Amino acid sequence: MLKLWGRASSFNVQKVLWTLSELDLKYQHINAGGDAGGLDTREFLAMNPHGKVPVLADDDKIIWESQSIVRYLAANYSNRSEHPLSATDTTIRAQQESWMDWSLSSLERDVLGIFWLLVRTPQAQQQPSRIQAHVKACARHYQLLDHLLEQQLWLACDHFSIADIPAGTTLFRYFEMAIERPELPQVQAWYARLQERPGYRQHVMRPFDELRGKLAF
Ligand SMILES: N[C@@H](CCC(=O)N[C@@H](CS)C(=O)NCC(=O)O)C(=O)O
Repeated sequence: MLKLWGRASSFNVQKVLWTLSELDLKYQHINAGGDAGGLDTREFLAMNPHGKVPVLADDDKIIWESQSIVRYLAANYSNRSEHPLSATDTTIRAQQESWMDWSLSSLERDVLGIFWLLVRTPQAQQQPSRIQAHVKACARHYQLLDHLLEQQLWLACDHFSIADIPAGTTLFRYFEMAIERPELPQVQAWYARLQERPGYRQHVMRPFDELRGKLAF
């Protein structure tokens, strides 16, 4: 039995919810974090000593860190599909994971940087110059992706894979926030392809008004 802890409004939980949907897996979803709390209990900290969501339990196996969970699910549960979410060939898988790691270390830092400074921070405390620095960095990241997507439909290999999940999850927030964006025709087309996937629409395209002005979690 799979169990997932984490509030559905969390960017990192959304990556996992989307992956579970892609793999058509049944799971129990336990709301945790944010207003639901529960991350500082002894039981929760025994699962994830960092007290953060998402956390996945697969029977007695516990995994934390969203991208480790995405990798775990894809590696263990992809075998039924024609195009597995993660490749068994170690070189191709490393290429898929490169995009995941780039998203975590570079793209998400800037998209979520804007999100925290513009959406999470109450208006009276906002610092436009800090927001602008992330907006400029995002323009560079997405222009790089736009260039790549002139040659291919997906970030790695010729089909949707784990490579598309973290970076794809950023698109809803990036395109929904009131910020300046460059022309990104190929990224827009990739975003439209992702929107054809039910798990993306259900879990990632979730309005974030409940998070406005909230810096507490
Ligand atoms: N790098 C971690 C980040 C985990 C994290 O910061 N989770 C946030 C939600 S996105 C959290 O637990 N915040 C406390 C809360 O929601 O109460 C991951 O990818 O899983």
